[in-house]
Amino acid sequence: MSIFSAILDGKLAASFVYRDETAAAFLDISPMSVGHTLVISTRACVTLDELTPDERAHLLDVAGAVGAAQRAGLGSKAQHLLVNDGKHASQSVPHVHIHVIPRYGGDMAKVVSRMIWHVATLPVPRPETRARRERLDAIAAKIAVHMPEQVGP
Ligand code: DGP
Repeated sequence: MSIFSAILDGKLAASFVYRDETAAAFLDISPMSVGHTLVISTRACVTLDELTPDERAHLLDVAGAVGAAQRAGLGSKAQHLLVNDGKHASQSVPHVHIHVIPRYGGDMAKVVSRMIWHVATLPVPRPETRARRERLDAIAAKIAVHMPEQVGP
């Protein structure tokens, strides 16, 4: 069972911005920029090709809605959508996920240095602390309020 399945089952805490039958979105514990969100499949699959076409399309729709909600709630201007699709493509959690990484304009140096720091410290466990969770919950609330109740038809 992956960490993300444990989060979906409520065994590990996460700061959710959205959830439906097929997809869920919560903040990355090790963000590359403020509001960095992960959109994951609710079905435990490792790579995109294990999803059905409908599931893949829905994940992309949710990622699009998250990007729009980040812009509305956090004032970001654009976002990276990133998929590390398999272990040899730097996937550290073996459960399908799309990173939605907000960009704020004029933040190139900051984001590039955070990306390097992010990759270098991925193996370092992030202990769950109250302060960190409260910070992530506050950011998640600003995104969640701009998410539709249900993405898609
Ligand atoms: P990737 O390298 O594409 O597999 O990214 C996995 C991401 O998952 C990475 O950015 C850090 C994040 N992550 C790892 N463990 C946890 C966790 O327990 N909670 C949350 N919210 N994110 C996690």
